[in-house]
Amino acid sequence: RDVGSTTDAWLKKHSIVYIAATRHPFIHAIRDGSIDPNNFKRWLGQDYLFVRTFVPFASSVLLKAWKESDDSSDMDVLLGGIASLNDEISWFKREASKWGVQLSSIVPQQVNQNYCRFLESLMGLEVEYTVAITALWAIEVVYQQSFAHCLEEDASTPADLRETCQRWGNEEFGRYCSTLRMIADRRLMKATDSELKKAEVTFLCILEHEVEFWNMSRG
Ligand code: HMH
Repeated sequence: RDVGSTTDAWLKKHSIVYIAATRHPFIHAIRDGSIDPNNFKRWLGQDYLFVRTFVPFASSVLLKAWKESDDSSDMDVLLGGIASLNDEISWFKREASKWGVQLSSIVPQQVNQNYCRFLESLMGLEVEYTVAITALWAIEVVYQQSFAHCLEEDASTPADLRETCQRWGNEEFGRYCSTLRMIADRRLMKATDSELKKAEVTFLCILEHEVEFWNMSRG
């Protein structure tokens, strides 16, 4: 397997679901300014709960990198990602109070619970680092691509949503996602057929959960 990268092949093979996840009507509505504030608030509250499960997931990937990685710099990359999640949690709290969303009373919706349960299954010690890092990349790149789309020159994203889009659409986060992708590709190149298959299925599951998550936010 030395022709192009694995993630490149997957993005082409699964382009329909990838586009569904990164160009969702919810994102289009932010980009053209037609978003219903209630939908945005619903997304904000649910995503806060999601991120609270995403933190232990990201930590589990760090643990796997420490145990299994052939490159010690992976750990530094992952630690940087976890450090910015600390910031992200604080941002959610500020943003929620700005929109009058009471985080302590948010009940996780079924779609969110399903996604979080899937993340939990990936935290297991039996899940290989290669599979876990692929999942982490997929989760991050969907938000990066979605929100960067809302910041393009011809976008009409409302001023009060720009900061949200900046959070995941900024260049630094873009570089972080590219680094995660390079790590994933490096690992996938050396993976067994069985690991490779598991990683591809996991990648697809993430994309499907992301589409469902946007659907839920639309109410
Ligand atoms: C549902 N997917 C979801 N929430 C997020 N915050 C991210 C991805 C990116 O971190």
